[in-house]
Amino acid sequence: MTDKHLASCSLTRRRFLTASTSLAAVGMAGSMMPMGATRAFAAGEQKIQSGSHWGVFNMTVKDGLAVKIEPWEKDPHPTHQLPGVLDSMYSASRIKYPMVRRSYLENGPKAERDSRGASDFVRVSWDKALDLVANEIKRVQDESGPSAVFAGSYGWKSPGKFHNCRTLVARTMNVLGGYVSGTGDYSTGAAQVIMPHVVGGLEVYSQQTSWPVLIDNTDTLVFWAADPMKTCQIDWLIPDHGVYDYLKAYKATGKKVICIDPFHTETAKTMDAEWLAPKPQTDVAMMLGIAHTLYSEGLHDEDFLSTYTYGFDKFLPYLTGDADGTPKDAEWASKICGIPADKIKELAKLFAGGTTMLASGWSIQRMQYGEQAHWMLVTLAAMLGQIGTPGGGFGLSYHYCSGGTPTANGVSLPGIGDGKQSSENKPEWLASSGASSIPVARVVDMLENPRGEFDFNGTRATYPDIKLVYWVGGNPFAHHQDRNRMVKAWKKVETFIVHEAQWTATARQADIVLPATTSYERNDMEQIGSYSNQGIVAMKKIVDPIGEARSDFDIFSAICAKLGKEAEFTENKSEMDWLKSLYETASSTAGTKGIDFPSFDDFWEAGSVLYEVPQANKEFVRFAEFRDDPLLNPLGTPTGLIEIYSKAIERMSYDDCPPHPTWMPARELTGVESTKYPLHVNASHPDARLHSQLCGTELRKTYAIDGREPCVIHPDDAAKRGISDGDLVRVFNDRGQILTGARVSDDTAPGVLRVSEGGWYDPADPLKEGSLDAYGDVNVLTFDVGTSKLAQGNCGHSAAADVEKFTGTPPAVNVFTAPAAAE
Ligand SMILES: Nc1nc2c(c(=O)[nH]1)N[C@H]1C(S)=C(S)[C@@H](COP(=O)(O)OP(=O)(O)OC[C@H]3O[C@@H](n4cnc5c(=O)[nH]c(N)nc54)[C@H](O)[C@@H]3O)O[C@H]1N2
Ligand SMILES: Nc1nc2c(c(=O)[nH]1)N[C@H]1C(S)=C(S)[C@@H](COP(=O)(O)OP(=O)(O)OC[C@H]3O[C@@H](n4cnc5c(=O)[nH]c(N)nc54)[C@H](O)[C@@H]3O)O[C@H]1N2
Ligand SMILES: [Mo]
Repeated sequence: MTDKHLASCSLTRRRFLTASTSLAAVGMAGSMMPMGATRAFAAGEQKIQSGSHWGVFNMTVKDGLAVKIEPWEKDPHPTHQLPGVLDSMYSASRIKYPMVRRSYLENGPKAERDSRGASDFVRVSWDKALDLVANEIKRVQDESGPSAVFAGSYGWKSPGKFHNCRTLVARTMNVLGGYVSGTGDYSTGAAQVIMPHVVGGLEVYSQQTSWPVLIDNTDTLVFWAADPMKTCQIDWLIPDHGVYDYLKAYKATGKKVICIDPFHTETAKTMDAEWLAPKPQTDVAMMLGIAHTLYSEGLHDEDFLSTYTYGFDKFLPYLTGDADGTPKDAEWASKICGIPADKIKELAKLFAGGTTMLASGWSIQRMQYGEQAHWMLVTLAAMLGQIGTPGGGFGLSYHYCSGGTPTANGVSLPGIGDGKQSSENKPEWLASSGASSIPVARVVDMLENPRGEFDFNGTRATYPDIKLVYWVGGNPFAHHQDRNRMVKAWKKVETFIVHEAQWTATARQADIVLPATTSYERNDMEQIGSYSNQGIVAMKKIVDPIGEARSDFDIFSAICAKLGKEAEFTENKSEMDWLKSLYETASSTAGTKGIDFPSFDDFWEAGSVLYEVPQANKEFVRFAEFRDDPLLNPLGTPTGLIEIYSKAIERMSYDDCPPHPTWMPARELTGVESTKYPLHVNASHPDARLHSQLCGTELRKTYAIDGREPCVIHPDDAAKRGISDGDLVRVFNDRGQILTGARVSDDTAPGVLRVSEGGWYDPADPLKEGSLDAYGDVNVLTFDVGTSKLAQGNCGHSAAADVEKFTGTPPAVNVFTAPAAAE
């Protein structure tokens, strides 16, 4: 696409927006097109079906421009975010050209690193940009070796089995000599490390007892820090949106639903749930209070505990207070969590008196000592004795990717590989130069402490000395905690290279920015439903690349070509060759499973293949086999049982992760003397974005207040500070300050501010440390420590701050338009 075309394209686009963007209308129109059809309408107009994190959709394309997006007719509950998908292709924050930071271009790596983030970019040709990148990878590899290259590149990228940009960066780095990676994720950093010690597997990404079983059997459904109405809008793959009809069906039964959350969630409202708002970061204490009541009233299931669990006897003295003189009874818990003791006792009786499903979200483990939350939840469920029964027990993924939507009998599509030979798992080159992979959220710690030591799940390792950071498919300057500390640490990096489609804060911090296509400018395919695996969908190219954008595959192919490794990277296959070969592999698996699989061409023409759901999967009960016979079907723990006490963790002797579930107050717990700031910051996931994705789009108008990220404040807290709904307010602590728009509402509990993660960081003066963030990136306020030495997960949900009415001249928001030279 030429520059001229692009100019006319943004004009047309703007006209389109004013003409027809009623978000609701665009999003919910509901097409009558036959599934998968690519059909010409009026001259020059066609409808193309594709897919995204937000769902399968039909896009109307007119004269080469995407003009209208409609949800797939088979989507049972399209997300209100869908219109943002269309807008993200053309928004003012789109990256169109290769850009290089001026002083880097003039003086090479390391030049004036203090000027990073100031948006002084120069447009260069693709050839120049690719030369710079290839030469720099070679320089760092030659001078310092693979341990100096960090390409962990964490992030939510886009779905698609072939254009999987994070696999592609790994593949490139493996072809070019090796690199340092990241282990784990930001979602379940603590839970996915502790759960294998407790139940023998990650658990957080497991299929749940199916929804039809809950609807038939559960008496009390507890959403503990879980808001599936909000978080199931999206999927790591393509969402099936299955949970919404099940929630409706569950509600229709009239059975009890409880939401335990400092925020009155959409789920609580939709389900007419009882809303209980414990003080944030105190759920472990509340669970202990319930557990103590169960024990003291003899409501716990001794048979279950003795047959299926290990170590209850070692945990018991802690629970009763025999070990430390403090009984963890309802009164004790109430003082910590703020839920009345009588209510805690009532919950114990209610849970024990019927079939209870404890469905937990993940925020409570994205906190300091977050390991304890899910360990205690499992312990509580074990005391109730219902794990493995229809409709009882616990679930750690009902709020994610429509967990509990029954799994279809299908095949998984393979993806392009990362090019790593299995023998390279622990490459020799790293033995002497630091860990080949670090816990993903310790990235800033790593940059600050080359050669420093860190603990992780029983091992002690050394941080490598990183010179080059390469990021593709993530937005670390949104997702990582303690932004000001991060900005400073990042200046130690000699070169920072980013591929992006959007001028995110991360792209703005880069030395070299390469414009990537969105999924909608290339061909790919993906599965529908991370858990349900309902089928596969063609993610068809909708328009030509915007500006000079190229797919990550093409960019990496060109870089590898410059270094003489193109064939290793591409295997001499084009986009369509790759899709066909991946499809053929799935097709042969389908054959062996007796699944009728169309030819690739038929699939591509039809746009999707959908699978049948076997009756048995509708009746799936998690842990049923273990319950049925724990000797024949042991868990993957050392004892084969649910471990309420872990000898493996005991051997690690960590002061911040004891060998049984334990209440430990986090360092910024509000209402205690040692905490300087009075309000808790609830940095939960946004309702109208996927993290930072779509923040640069028109969707922002549906939630921003005076152009800033909303900060929900309880009326009492607002009144005390003279804050009214709609005011600009400054939220601050010792780590930083953000400008936000006040939304005064009793949806949030007193003492709790809610600012969702993913707002684009926009420092008023990027060259000044601690400068006011003009838009509202909540991670300016959060702190950056590991959850504990065990998991080293992030603590994005642990921060205290204060808020005041903003009275000065508000700084302009600049982050949603391209830097001057890049327009
Ligand atoms: N305080 C706090 N912080 C949090 C959290 C919290 O609860 N509280 N949650 C954490 C969690 S769970 C997560 S998962 C992280 C999310 O953090 P991220 O996954 O980093 O967030 P995203 O906004 O999804 O960023 C993905 C980026 O990839 C880009 N992208 C998409 N497709 C492509 C592609 O094909 N090629 C290229 N080159 N780029 C592409 C998008 O434009 C976008 O900028 O945030 C974490 N941070
Ligand atoms: N719309 C949308 N959906 C998403 C995402 C998104 O960005 N946008 N991100 C996806 C990803 S990557 C992930 S990891 C999941 C995240 O899933 P979660 O981690 O479960 O999501 P959060 O919104 O961070 O938190 C869930 C709920 O916990 C509550 N909460 C916060 N602190 C506490 C506390 O101390 N105690 C209790 N009891 N509750 C608390 C919050 O108010 C919120 O309602 O969501 C996925 N779904
Ligand atoms: Mo996540």
